[in-house]
Amino acid sequence: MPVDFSGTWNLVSNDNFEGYMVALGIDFATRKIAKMLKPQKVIKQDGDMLSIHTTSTFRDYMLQFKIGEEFEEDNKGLDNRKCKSLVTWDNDKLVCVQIGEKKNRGWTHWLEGDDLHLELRCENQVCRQVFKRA
Ligand code: ECB
Repeated sequence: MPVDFSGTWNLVSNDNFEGYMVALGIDFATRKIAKMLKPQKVIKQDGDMLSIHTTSTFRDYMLQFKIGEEFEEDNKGLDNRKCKSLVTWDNDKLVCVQIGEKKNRGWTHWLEGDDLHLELRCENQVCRQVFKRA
């Protein structure tokens, strides 16, 4: 049985989000707003199908995909760069590789105790986010 990430999750910590946003080329004004946010994630996991809805008072981002199947991602409202994304299991971690203009781009989700962890990677920057169940 794979891990089930389903649920509603609230951000409680956000380490080096600034560095990650700089690597993505997000402008100063947008970064100032974005780093104040406490986004919520609503994750629905049904077999190989996942939806991850990240919401905030500023912008929302919705992602739906099938694990193991490459898809086009538009990153609309984030850096707006298109990439080809593939999400796979690495043991109990869900790993996304985002192939595009930015090197070493991707993310990893895993559970640790009652917490949801998310590592966001771009170039040489790593942002670490922790969420707790709402
Ligand atoms: C959508 C809430 C954050 C809005 C931030 C607005 C502007 C900053 C622009 C770009 C920064 C890049 C990413 C923002 C961080 C989190 C959004 C979703 C990150 C992500 O890819 O989550 C994955 C894994 O949960 C599912 O899309």
